Amino acid sequence: DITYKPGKEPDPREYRMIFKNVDREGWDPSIDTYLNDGGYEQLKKAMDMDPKVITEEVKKSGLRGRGGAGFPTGIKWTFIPPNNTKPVYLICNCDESEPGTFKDRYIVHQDPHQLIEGMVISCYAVGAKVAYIYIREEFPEGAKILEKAIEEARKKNFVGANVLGSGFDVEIYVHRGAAAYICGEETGLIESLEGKRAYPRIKPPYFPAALGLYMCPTIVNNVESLCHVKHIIQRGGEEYAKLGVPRNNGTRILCVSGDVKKPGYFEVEVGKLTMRELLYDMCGGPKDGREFKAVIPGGSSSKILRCDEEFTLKGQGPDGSDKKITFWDIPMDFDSLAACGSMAGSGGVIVLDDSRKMSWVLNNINQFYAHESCGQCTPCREGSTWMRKISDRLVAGQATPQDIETLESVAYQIDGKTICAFGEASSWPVEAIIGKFREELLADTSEANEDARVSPEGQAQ
Ligand code: L3W
Ligand code: SF4
Repeated sequence: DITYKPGKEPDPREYRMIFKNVDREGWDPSIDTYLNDGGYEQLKKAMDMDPKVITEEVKKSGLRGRGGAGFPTGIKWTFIPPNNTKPVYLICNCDESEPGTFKDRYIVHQDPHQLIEGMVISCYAVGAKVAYIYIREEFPEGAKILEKAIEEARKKNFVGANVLGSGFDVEIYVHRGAAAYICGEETGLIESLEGKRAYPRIKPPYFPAALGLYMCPTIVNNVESLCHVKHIIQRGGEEYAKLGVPRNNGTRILCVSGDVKKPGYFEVEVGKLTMRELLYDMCGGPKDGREFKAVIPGGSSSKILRCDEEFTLKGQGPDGSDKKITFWDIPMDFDSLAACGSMAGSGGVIVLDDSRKMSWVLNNINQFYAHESCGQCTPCREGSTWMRKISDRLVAGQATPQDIETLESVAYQIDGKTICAFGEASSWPVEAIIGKFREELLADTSEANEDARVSPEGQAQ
Protein backbone atom coordinates (compact mmCIF):
# COMPACT_ATOMS: atom_id res chain seq x y z
CA ASP A 1 0.00 0.00 0.00
CA ILE A 2 2.99 2.32 -0.39
CA THR A 3 2.76 4.71 -3.30
CA TYR A 4 5.51 6.81 -4.79
CA LYS A 5 5.53 10.24 -6.37
CA PRO A 6 4.61 10.29 -10.06
CA GLY A 7 7.66 9.59 -12.20
CA LYS A 8 9.62 8.35 -9.15
CA GLU A 9 8.11 4.87 -8.89
CA PRO A 10 10.72 2.17 -8.19
CA ASP A 11 11.50 -0.36 -10.89
CA PRO A 12 9.56 -3.63 -10.33
CA ARG A 13 12.87 -5.49 -10.01
CA GLU A 14 13.92 -3.37 -7.04
CA TYR A 15 13.77 -4.53 -3.43
CA ARG A 16 13.15 -1.36 -1.45
CA MET A 17 14.22 -1.64 2.17
CA ILE A 18 16.66 1.19 2.91
CA PHE A 19 15.07 3.39 0.22
CA LYS A 20 11.51 2.34 1.11
CA ASN A 21 10.61 5.91 2.04
CA VAL A 22 12.59 7.74 -0.61
CA ASP A 23 10.20 9.53 -2.99
CA ARG A 24 7.25 8.06 -1.09
CA GLU A 25 3.94 9.83 -1.51
CA GLY A 26 2.93 11.69 1.67
CA TRP A 27 6.31 11.09 3.33
CA ASP A 28 8.37 13.75 5.09
CA PRO A 29 11.48 13.55 7.27
CA SER A 30 9.67 14.40 10.53
CA ILE A 31 9.67 12.05 13.50
CA ASP A 32 5.87 11.90 13.55
CA THR A 33 5.78 10.49 10.03
CA TYR A 34 8.51 8.02 10.95
CA LEU A 35 6.74 6.92 14.14
CA ASN A 36 3.44 6.46 12.28
CA ASP A 37 5.28 4.02 10.01
CA GLY A 38 6.61 1.87 12.86
CA GLY A 39 9.75 3.94 13.39
CA TYR A 40 11.96 3.33 16.44
CA GLU A 41 10.24 -0.03 17.14
CA GLN A 42 13.54 -1.79 16.37
CA LEU A 43 15.34 0.45 18.85
CA LYS A 44 12.84 -0.61 21.51
CA LYS A 45 13.45 -4.24 20.59
CA ALA A 46 17.24 -3.77 20.61
CA MET A 47 17.25 -2.16 24.05
CA ASP A 48 15.90 -5.42 25.44
CA MET A 49 18.71 -7.39 23.83
CA ASP A 50 22.22 -7.99 25.09
CA PRO A 51 24.65 -5.77 23.10
CA LYS A 52 26.77 -8.83 22.28
CA VAL A 53 23.71 -10.55 20.80
CA ILE A 54 23.14 -7.55 18.52
CA THR A 55 26.72 -7.80 17.26
CA GLU A 56 26.18 -11.54 16.71
CA GLU A 57 23.05 -10.81 14.66
CA VAL A 58 24.95 -8.29 12.54
CA LYS A 59 27.69 -10.89 12.00
CA LYS A 60 25.12 -13.54 11.04
CA SER A 61 23.49 -11.12 8.60
CA GLY A 62 26.70 -11.05 6.56
CA LEU A 63 26.35 -7.28 6.14
CA ARG A 64 29.38 -5.83 4.35
CA GLY A 65 30.27 -2.16 4.47
CA ARG A 66 28.57 -0.06 1.82
CA GLY A 67 31.20 2.72 1.79
CA GLY A 68 33.63 1.11 -0.62
CA ALA A 69 35.74 -1.65 0.86
CA GLY A 70 32.89 -4.11 1.62
CA PHE A 71 34.41 -5.11 4.96
CA PRO A 72 32.07 -7.23 7.16
CA THR A 73 30.40 -4.82 9.59
CA GLY A 74 29.84 -7.25 12.48
CA ILE A 75 33.47 -8.41 12.35
CA LYS A 76 34.68 -4.81 12.40
CA TRP A 77 32.66 -4.23 15.57
CA THR A 78 34.44 -7.15 17.29
CA PHE A 79 37.83 -5.51 16.71
CA ILE A 80 37.28 -3.24 19.73
CA PRO A 81 39.84 -4.59 22.22
CA PRO A 82 38.04 -6.80 24.76
CA ASN A 83 39.86 -5.31 27.76
CA ASN A 84 39.28 -1.73 26.59
CA THR A 85 38.80 0.87 29.33
CA LYS A 86 38.69 3.96 27.10
CA PRO A 87 35.55 5.58 25.69
CA VAL A 88 34.29 4.02 22.45
CA TYR A 89 33.10 6.23 19.60
CA LEU A 90 30.88 5.54 16.63
CA ILE A 91 31.30 7.66 13.51
CA CYS A 92 28.85 7.70 10.67
CA ASN A 93 30.78 8.42 7.49
CA CYS A 94 28.49 10.75 5.57
CA ASP A 95 31.25 12.38 3.54
CA GLU A 96 29.77 10.94 0.37
CA SER A 97 32.32 12.09 -2.21
CA GLU A 98 33.17 9.18 -4.45
CA PRO A 99 32.41 10.33 -8.01
CA GLY A 100 29.32 8.50 -9.22
CA THR A 101 27.89 7.89 -5.74
CA PHE A 102 24.67 9.61 -4.62
CA LYS A 103 22.73 7.48 -2.18
CA ASP A 104 23.57 8.58 1.36
CA ARG A 105 22.34 12.09 0.64
CA TYR A 106 18.84 10.75 -0.17
CA ILE A 107 18.71 8.84 3.10
CA VAL A 108 19.76 11.92 5.05
CA HIS A 109 17.37 14.26 3.24
CA GLN A 110 14.33 12.03 3.18
CA ASP A 111 14.68 9.48 5.97
CA PRO A 112 17.05 10.82 8.65
CA HIS A 113 15.37 8.89 11.47
CA GLN A 114 16.17 5.58 9.81
CA LEU A 115 19.84 6.53 10.13
CA ILE A 116 19.48 7.77 13.71
CA GLU A 117 17.66 4.60 14.76
CA GLY A 118 20.40 2.47 13.15
CA MET A 119 23.08 4.55 14.83
CA VAL A 120 21.60 4.35 18.32
CA ILE A 121 21.24 0.56 18.02
CA SER A 122 24.85 0.35 16.76
CA CYS A 123 26.12 2.58 19.59
CA TYR A 124 24.39 0.34 22.11
CA ALA A 125 25.92 -2.76 20.49
CA VAL A 126 29.51 -1.44 20.51
CA GLY A 127 29.22 0.48 23.79
CA ALA A 128 29.60 3.98 22.33
CA LYS A 129 28.08 6.83 24.30
CA VAL A 130 29.10 9.45 21.79
CA ALA A 131 28.54 9.29 18.05
CA TYR A 132 29.34 11.72 15.27
CA ILE A 133 27.80 12.11 11.87
CA TYR A 134 30.58 13.49 9.71
CA ILE A 135 28.68 15.06 6.83
CA ARG A 136 30.35 16.52 3.79
CA GLU A 137 30.52 20.27 3.80
CA GLU A 138 28.67 20.47 0.51
CA PHE A 139 25.53 18.99 2.15
CA PRO A 140 24.41 22.00 4.24
CA GLU A 141 20.74 21.12 3.94
CA GLY A 142 21.44 17.55 5.05
CA ALA A 143 23.26 18.83 8.15
CA LYS A 144 20.24 20.97 9.10
CA ILE A 145 17.83 18.08 8.58
CA LEU A 146 19.96 15.82 10.76
CA GLU A 147 20.28 18.42 13.55
CA LYS A 148 16.50 18.78 13.60
CA ALA A 149 15.95 15.01 13.54
CA ILE A 150 18.38 14.46 16.45
CA GLU A 151 16.51 17.10 18.48
CA GLU A 152 13.20 15.39 17.72
CA ALA A 153 14.67 12.02 18.75
CA ARG A 154 16.07 13.53 21.95
CA LYS A 155 12.63 14.89 22.90
CA LYS A 156 11.22 11.36 22.58
CA ASN A 157 14.12 9.91 24.62
CA PHE A 158 15.54 7.88 21.69
CA VAL A 159 18.78 9.88 22.05
CA GLY A 160 20.29 11.43 25.20
CA ALA A 161 20.42 10.20 28.79
CA ASN A 162 18.83 6.90 29.77
CA VAL A 163 17.45 5.98 26.34
CA LEU A 164 13.92 4.58 26.79
CA GLY A 165 14.64 4.01 30.49
CA SER A 166 17.36 1.46 29.68
CA GLY A 167 20.18 3.16 31.58
CA PHE A 168 22.06 3.60 28.26
CA ASP A 169 23.17 7.16 27.43
CA VAL A 170 24.07 8.30 23.93
CA GLU A 171 24.71 11.65 22.27
CA ILE A 172 24.88 12.18 18.51
CA TYR A 173 26.62 15.23 17.06
CA VAL A 174 26.59 16.45 13.49
CA HIS A 175 29.98 17.60 12.26
CA ARG A 176 30.28 19.46 8.96
CA GLY A 177 33.21 18.16 6.90
CA ALA A 178 36.16 20.08 5.56
CA ALA A 179 35.18 19.90 1.87
CA ALA A 180 37.81 17.48 0.64
CA TYR A 181 37.49 13.96 -0.74
CA ILE A 182 40.16 12.68 1.63
CA CYS A 183 37.95 13.56 4.61
CA GLY A 184 35.95 10.44 3.66
CA GLU A 185 38.98 8.18 4.20
CA GLU A 186 38.26 6.96 7.71
CA THR A 187 41.53 8.03 9.36
CA GLY A 188 41.57 11.35 7.49
CA LEU A 189 38.03 11.83 8.73
CA ILE A 190 39.13 11.14 12.30
CA GLU A 191 41.98 13.66 12.05
CA SER A 192 39.54 16.21 10.65
CA LEU A 193 37.09 15.55 13.46
CA GLU A 194 39.91 16.13 15.93
CA GLY A 195 40.28 19.59 14.41
CA LYS A 196 43.35 18.84 12.30
CA ARG A 197 44.12 18.66 8.62
CA ALA A 198 42.67 15.44 7.15
CA TYR A 199 45.96 13.60 6.74
CA PRO A 200 45.23 9.86 6.74
CA ARG A 201 47.06 7.75 9.31
CA ILE A 202 49.09 4.66 8.53
CA LYS A 203 47.00 1.48 8.96
CA PRO A 204 48.18 -0.70 10.66
CA PRO A 205 48.76 0.12 13.50
CA TYR A 206 46.04 2.76 13.59
CA PHE A 207 43.00 0.71 12.66
CA PRO A 208 40.27 2.90 14.11
CA ALA A 209 38.50 0.02 15.84
CA ALA A 210 41.47 -0.13 18.23
CA LEU A 211 43.01 3.35 17.95
CA GLY A 212 40.69 5.89 16.39
CA LEU A 213 39.25 9.20 17.54
CA TYR A 214 41.45 10.64 20.33
CA MET A 215 43.30 7.30 20.17
CA CYS A 216 40.21 5.53 21.50
CA PRO A 217 38.39 2.59 19.86
CA THR A 218 36.23 3.99 17.08
CA ILE A 219 33.86 2.29 14.69
CA VAL A 220 33.50 4.07 11.36
CA ASN A 221 30.58 2.93 9.22
CA ASN A 222 28.92 4.34 6.14
CA VAL A 223 25.37 5.82 6.27
CA GLU A 224 23.80 2.98 4.29
CA SER A 225 25.58 0.32 6.43
CA LEU A 226 24.21 1.83 9.64
CA CYS A 227 20.67 1.93 8.24
CA HIS A 228 20.85 -1.82 7.56
CA VAL A 229 21.34 -2.49 11.29
CA LYS A 230 17.73 -1.56 12.02
CA HIS A 231 16.51 -4.07 9.42
CA ILE A 232 18.81 -6.78 10.77
CA ILE A 233 17.22 -6.34 14.20
CA GLN A 234 13.76 -6.46 12.65
CA ARG A 235 14.33 -9.64 10.62
CA GLY A 236 17.08 -11.33 12.62
CA GLY A 237 20.54 -11.89 11.15
CA GLU A 238 19.80 -15.26 9.53
CA GLU A 239 16.61 -14.06 7.88
CA TYR A 240 18.35 -10.91 6.60
CA ALA A 241 21.13 -13.10 5.16
CA LYS A 242 18.56 -14.76 2.89
CA LEU A 243 18.49 -11.55 0.88
CA GLY A 244 21.13 -11.40 -1.81
CA VAL A 245 23.53 -14.25 -2.58
CA PRO A 246 25.99 -16.10 -0.31
CA ARG A 247 28.79 -13.85 1.07
CA ASN A 248 27.04 -10.90 -0.57
CA ASN A 249 23.96 -10.50 1.56
CA GLY A 250 21.21 -7.95 1.83
CA THR A 251 20.30 -5.17 -0.52
CA ARG A 252 22.37 -2.34 -1.83
CA ILE A 253 21.69 0.90 -3.60
CA LEU A 254 23.21 1.23 -7.03
CA CYS A 255 23.60 4.77 -8.35
CA VAL A 256 23.66 4.72 -12.13
CA SER A 257 24.89 7.78 -13.99
CA GLY A 258 26.16 8.60 -17.46
CA ASP A 259 25.10 7.30 -20.83
CA VAL A 260 21.89 5.38 -20.21
CA LYS A 261 18.30 6.31 -21.01
CA LYS A 262 17.16 6.16 -17.37
CA PRO A 263 19.89 6.97 -14.86
CA GLY A 264 19.02 6.96 -11.15
CA TYR A 265 19.15 4.97 -7.94
CA PHE A 266 18.01 1.38 -7.65
CA GLU A 267 17.91 -0.70 -4.47
CA VAL A 268 18.42 -4.34 -5.37
CA GLU A 269 19.27 -7.62 -3.68
CA VAL A 270 23.05 -7.93 -3.89
CA GLY A 271 24.15 -10.24 -6.69
CA LYS A 272 20.64 -11.10 -7.90
CA LEU A 273 20.97 -8.83 -10.89
CA THR A 274 23.42 -8.92 -13.78
CA MET A 275 25.02 -6.02 -15.57
CA ARG A 276 22.69 -6.67 -18.53
CA GLU A 277 19.56 -6.53 -16.37
CA LEU A 278 20.74 -3.34 -14.69
CA LEU A 279 21.73 -1.44 -17.81
CA TYR A 280 19.13 -2.69 -20.28
CA ASP A 281 16.09 -3.64 -18.21
CA MET A 282 16.26 -1.08 -15.42
CA CYS A 283 18.13 1.78 -17.06
CA GLY A 284 16.47 1.48 -20.48
CA GLY A 285 19.61 0.66 -22.49
CA PRO A 286 21.90 3.07 -24.35
CA LYS A 287 20.76 6.43 -25.64
CA ASP A 288 19.26 6.39 -29.15
CA GLY A 289 21.80 5.69 -31.84
CA ARG A 290 24.56 4.84 -29.36
CA GLU A 291 26.22 1.69 -28.06
CA PHE A 292 27.58 0.91 -24.62
CA LYS A 293 31.36 1.03 -24.52
CA ALA A 294 32.56 0.69 -20.93
CA VAL A 295 31.38 0.84 -17.32
CA ILE A 296 33.09 2.00 -14.15
CA PRO A 297 31.13 -0.21 -11.74
CA GLY A 298 31.91 1.02 -8.21
CA GLY A 299 32.72 4.73 -8.17
CA SER A 300 35.62 6.41 -9.97
CA SER A 301 38.22 4.51 -7.92
CA SER A 302 37.16 1.16 -9.36
CA LYS A 303 38.73 -0.29 -12.48
CA ILE A 304 36.89 0.25 -15.73
CA LEU A 305 35.34 -2.75 -17.52
CA ARG A 306 34.90 -2.96 -21.28
CA CYS A 307 31.50 -4.09 -22.46
CA ASP A 308 33.12 -6.60 -24.85
CA GLU A 309 35.28 -8.28 -22.18
CA GLU A 310 35.07 -11.88 -21.09
CA PHE A 311 36.06 -13.18 -17.68
CA THR A 312 36.91 -16.46 -16.03
CA LEU A 313 35.47 -16.94 -12.56
CA LYS A 314 37.74 -19.41 -10.76
CA GLY A 315 35.96 -22.39 -9.24
CA GLN A 316 32.48 -21.00 -9.82
CA GLY A 317 31.41 -23.48 -12.48
CA PRO A 318 29.84 -26.93 -11.90
CA ASP A 319 31.87 -29.09 -9.47
CA GLY A 320 34.32 -26.30 -8.78
CA SER A 321 35.36 -25.84 -12.39
CA ASP A 322 36.08 -22.41 -13.83
CA LYS A 323 33.19 -20.48 -15.32
CA LYS A 324 33.46 -18.21 -18.34
CA ILE A 325 31.17 -15.20 -18.45
CA THR A 326 30.80 -12.10 -20.58
CA PHE A 327 30.69 -8.55 -19.21
CA TRP A 328 26.90 -8.64 -19.48
CA ASP A 329 26.60 -11.69 -17.21
CA ILE A 330 28.51 -10.17 -14.28
CA PRO A 331 26.35 -10.37 -11.14
CA MET A 332 26.40 -7.01 -9.33
CA ASP A 333 28.02 -8.19 -6.13
CA PHE A 334 31.28 -7.64 -4.26
CA ASP A 335 32.93 -10.97 -5.08
CA SER A 336 31.93 -11.22 -8.75
CA LEU A 337 33.09 -7.69 -9.55
CA ALA A 338 36.36 -8.37 -7.68
CA ALA A 339 36.78 -11.62 -9.65
CA CYS A 340 36.41 -9.57 -12.85
CA GLY A 341 39.28 -7.34 -11.74
CA SER A 342 37.20 -4.42 -10.49
CA MET A 343 35.09 -3.79 -7.39
CA ALA A 344 31.58 -3.00 -6.23
CA GLY A 345 32.96 -0.04 -4.25
CA SER A 346 30.42 2.50 -3.10
CA GLY A 347 27.78 1.50 -5.66
CA GLY A 348 28.37 4.29 -8.19
CA VAL A 349 27.94 2.75 -11.65
CA ILE A 350 29.25 5.17 -14.31
CA VAL A 351 28.23 4.23 -17.85
CA LEU A 352 30.11 5.35 -20.96
CA ASP A 353 28.88 4.97 -24.51
CA ASP A 354 30.70 5.04 -27.83
CA SER A 355 30.58 8.86 -27.94
CA ARG A 356 33.15 9.02 -25.08
CA LYS A 357 36.79 9.33 -25.91
CA MET A 358 38.91 7.45 -23.40
CA SER A 359 41.54 10.18 -23.32
CA TRP A 360 38.83 12.53 -22.07
CA VAL A 361 37.61 10.01 -19.48
CA LEU A 362 41.16 9.44 -18.28
CA ASN A 363 41.81 13.15 -18.00
CA ASN A 364 38.56 13.79 -16.19
CA ILE A 365 39.49 11.21 -13.54
CA ASN A 366 43.08 12.45 -13.30
CA GLN A 367 41.89 16.03 -12.78
CA PHE A 368 39.83 14.89 -9.82
CA TYR A 369 42.55 12.91 -8.06
CA ALA A 370 45.29 15.48 -8.66
CA HIS A 371 43.03 18.07 -7.05
CA GLU A 372 42.04 15.86 -4.12
CA SER A 373 45.39 14.32 -3.11
CA CYS A 374 46.09 15.44 0.46
CA GLY A 375 49.77 15.82 -0.42
CA GLN A 376 51.11 13.86 2.51
CA CYS A 377 53.05 11.21 0.56
CA THR A 378 55.26 11.86 -2.42
CA PRO A 379 54.13 9.12 -4.85
CA CYS A 380 50.54 10.26 -4.59
CA ARG A 381 51.12 14.02 -4.40
CA GLU A 382 53.61 14.17 -7.28
CA GLY A 383 52.29 11.18 -9.19
CA SER A 384 48.67 12.33 -9.34
CA THR A 385 49.84 15.71 -10.68
CA TRP A 386 52.13 14.09 -13.26
CA MET A 387 49.31 11.86 -14.41
CA ARG A 388 47.06 14.88 -14.79
CA LYS A 389 49.70 16.83 -16.70
CA ILE A 390 50.25 13.97 -19.12
CA SER A 391 46.55 13.44 -19.75
CA ASP A 392 46.14 17.22 -20.16
CA ARG A 393 48.60 16.90 -23.04
CA LEU A 394 46.72 13.92 -24.39
CA VAL A 395 43.38 15.73 -24.63
CA ALA A 396 45.12 18.80 -26.07
CA GLY A 397 46.56 16.63 -28.87
CA GLN A 398 50.11 17.28 -27.66
CA ALA A 399 51.06 13.85 -26.32
CA THR A 400 53.57 11.41 -27.76
CA PRO A 401 53.24 7.61 -27.71
CA GLN A 402 55.96 7.57 -25.05
CA ASP A 403 53.65 9.65 -22.82
CA ILE A 404 51.24 6.72 -22.57
CA GLU A 405 54.07 4.46 -21.38
CA THR A 406 55.21 7.10 -18.88
CA LEU A 407 51.67 7.58 -17.62
CA GLU A 408 51.27 3.84 -17.07
CA SER A 409 54.63 3.64 -15.33
CA VAL A 410 53.75 6.53 -13.00
CA ALA A 411 50.46 4.81 -12.07
CA TYR A 412 52.22 1.57 -11.18
CA GLN A 413 54.73 3.50 -9.07
CA ILE A 414 51.93 5.00 -6.97
CA ASP A 415 49.91 1.81 -6.55
CA GLY A 416 50.71 0.10 -3.22
CA LYS A 417 53.27 2.70 -2.14
CA THR A 418 51.19 5.24 -0.27
CA ILE A 419 49.77 5.81 3.18
CA CYS A 420 46.12 5.42 2.25
CA ALA A 421 43.95 3.78 -0.41
CA PHE A 422 43.80 7.05 -2.34
CA GLY A 423 47.04 5.92 -4.02
CA GLU A 424 45.23 2.94 -5.52
CA ALA A 425 42.07 4.98 -6.13
CA SER A 426 44.03 7.35 -8.35
CA SER A 427 46.25 4.80 -10.08
CA TRP A 428 43.83 1.91 -10.71
CA PRO A 429 41.65 3.86 -13.16
CA VAL A 430 44.76 4.87 -15.13
CA GLU A 431 46.19 1.34 -15.15
CA ALA A 432 42.85 -0.10 -16.29
CA ILE A 433 42.09 2.52 -18.95
CA ILE A 434 45.56 2.22 -20.48
CA GLY A 435 45.53 -1.57 -20.19
CA LYS A 436 42.16 -1.87 -21.92
CA PHE A 437 42.14 1.09 -24.35
CA ARG A 438 45.82 1.45 -25.25
CA GLU A 439 45.24 1.55 -29.02
CA GLU A 440 42.59 4.24 -28.71
CA LEU A 441 44.81 6.38 -26.51
CA LEU A 442 47.81 5.90 -28.81
CA ALA A 443 45.67 7.13 -31.71
CA ASP A 444 45.44 10.48 -29.90
CA THR A 445 49.24 10.81 -29.78
CA SER A 446 51.87 11.66 -32.35
CA GLU A 447 55.65 11.28 -32.55
CA ALA A 448 55.66 14.73 -34.10
CA ASN A 449 54.64 16.24 -30.78
CA GLU A 450 58.14 15.50 -29.51
CA ASP A 451 59.44 18.43 -31.58
CA ALA A 452 56.80 20.77 -30.22
CA ARG A 453 58.08 20.05 -26.71
CA VAL A 454 61.18 22.12 -27.37
CA SER A 455 60.64 25.80 -26.67
CA PRO A 456 62.07 28.53 -28.91
CA GLU A 457 64.91 28.86 -26.40
CA GLY A 458 65.71 25.21 -26.98
CA GLN A 459 64.52 24.00 -23.55
CA ALA A 460 62.42 20.87 -23.23
CA GLN A 461 58.86 21.63 -21.99
C1 L3W B 1 40.67 -3.53 12.28
C2 L3W B 1 41.93 -4.90 10.85
N1 L3W B 1 39.94 -2.98 11.30
C3 L3W B 1 40.32 -3.67 7.90
C4 L3W B 1 38.62 -2.01 8.71
C5 L3W B 1 39.16 -0.65 8.32
C6 L3W B 1 37.98 -0.09 7.50
C7 L3W B 1 37.44 -1.31 6.80
C8 L3W B 1 37.92 -1.50 5.41
O1 L3W B 1 38.44 1.95 2.24
C9 L3W B 1 37.67 1.98 0.06
C10 L3W B 1 38.15 1.86 -1.35
C11 L3W B 1 37.21 2.75 -2.14
N2 L3W B 1 41.63 -4.47 12.10
C12 L3W B 1 41.20 -4.35 9.77
C13 L3W B 1 40.21 -3.38 10.05
N3 L3W B 1 39.70 -3.01 8.88
N4 L3W B 1 41.23 -4.51 8.43
O2 L3W B 1 37.80 -2.41 7.61
O3 L3W B 1 39.29 -1.32 5.33
P1 L3W B 1 40.14 -1.26 4.00
O4 L3W B 1 41.53 -0.91 4.39
O5 L3W B 1 39.90 -2.48 3.22
O6 L3W B 1 39.52 -0.07 3.13
P2 L3W B 1 39.44 1.52 3.37
O7 L3W B 1 40.78 2.12 3.14
O8 L3W B 1 38.77 1.87 4.64
C14 L3W B 1 38.84 2.06 0.96
C15 L3W B 1 36.53 3.56 -1.12
O9 L3W B 1 36.92 3.16 0.16
N5 L3W B 1 36.78 4.95 -1.39
C16 L3W B 1 35.76 5.82 -1.49
C17 L3W B 1 34.71 5.77 -0.74
C18 L3W B 1 33.66 6.73 -0.98
C19 L3W B 1 32.51 6.68 -0.33
C20 L3W B 1 31.37 7.52 -0.64
O10 L3W B 1 31.44 8.44 -1.41
N6 L3W B 1 30.25 7.21 -0.03
O11 L3W B 1 32.36 5.83 0.67
C21 L3W B 1 38.02 5.49 -1.65
O12 L3W B 1 39.09 4.96 -1.56
O13 L3W B 1 36.23 2.02 -2.75
O14 L3W B 1 38.04 0.52 -1.72
O15 L3W B 1 37.02 0.46 8.32
O16 L3W B 1 39.44 0.11 9.43
N7 L3W B 1 42.89 -5.83 10.68
FE1 SF4 C 1 47.36 11.74 1.10
FE2 SF4 C 1 47.52 10.49 -1.24
FE3 SF4 C 1 49.11 9.79 0.69
FE4 SF4 C 1 46.49 9.24 0.90
S1 SF4 C 1 47.90 8.38 -0.60
S2 SF4 C 1 47.83 10.03 2.49
S3 SF4 C 1 45.66 11.07 -0.17
S4 SF4 C 1 49.07 11.81 -0.32
